[in-house]
Amino acid sequence: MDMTIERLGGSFAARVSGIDAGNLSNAQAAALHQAYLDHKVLVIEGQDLSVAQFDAFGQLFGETVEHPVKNFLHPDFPKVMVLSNSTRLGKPLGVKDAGSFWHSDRSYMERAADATILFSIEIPDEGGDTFFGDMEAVYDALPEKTKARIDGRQYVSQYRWSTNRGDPESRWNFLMPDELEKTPPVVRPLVRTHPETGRKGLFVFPGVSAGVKGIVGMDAVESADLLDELFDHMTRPEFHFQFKWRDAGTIVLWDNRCVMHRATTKNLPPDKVRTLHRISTLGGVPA
Ligand SMILES: O=C(O)CCC(=O)C(=O)O
Ligand SMILES: [Fe+2]
Repeated sequence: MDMTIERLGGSFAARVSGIDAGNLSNAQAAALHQAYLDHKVLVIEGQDLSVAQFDAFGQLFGETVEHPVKNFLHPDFPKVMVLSNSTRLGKPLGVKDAGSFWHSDRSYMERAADATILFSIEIPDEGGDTFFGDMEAVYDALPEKTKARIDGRQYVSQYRWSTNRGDPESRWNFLMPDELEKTPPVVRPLVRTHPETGRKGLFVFPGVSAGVKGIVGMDAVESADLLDELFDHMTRPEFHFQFKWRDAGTIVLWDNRCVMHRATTKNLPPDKVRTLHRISTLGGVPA
């Protein structure tokens, strides 16, 4: 069967059919990489992969990297992290909620993530959808005046920094001492140029993981006003694609250089069991 690609969202996201992700030819791997650049989010259903095969599939999209939060890495494949709301003998089996807020993976690390790849192990009959936002469409639709204000500007980000130190998801309550140490502030461009396609996208995110402290060279009020304007704009549904997981055996992967995403697992009821495996690949310093 030939590989086919079908657009799922308005400006981005596609379903890829007709491939076995555990057994790709070189030509199929190259076509898949091109589809990832063209469509930014890919859905590949009906896959039967061992953890070893999933680990190998991840390596098609770059150098795989361990998550900075270490407690739920797969024991045999540490680049594979387990996301799950299920428990065994009262102990969680995985990260219960990997981010029910808009973010881009590792945007707060010196070297951000390129791809993130999820593989479903168990999916509930409802709940746990994943949302995506096309940050190039977001950028393109900004008023010219705003584009002129943000092109070439930078902001400061620190993992889970928040104006509310009491937030249980903020760095002071969420991170272990060594994780605190490994996440110093970083300087990021508001507008990122994709290193492979040359396209421009907005690269700032409202979620707590991005921990945006402020825009460089602006006073606090001006910076907060501009960030509010950008966050209001990017959270408009016209830029989004909602993915509903249907079954085990589905791969969903996206390009963090030009896509933001959010989980909806924060309030998933315990009887709606959802378990996924997850891999990210190491990207460069955003510019
Ligand atoms: O669980 C999800 O739907 C997405 C989680 C997430 O943000 C991630 O894996 O990076
Ligand atoms: Fe994420």
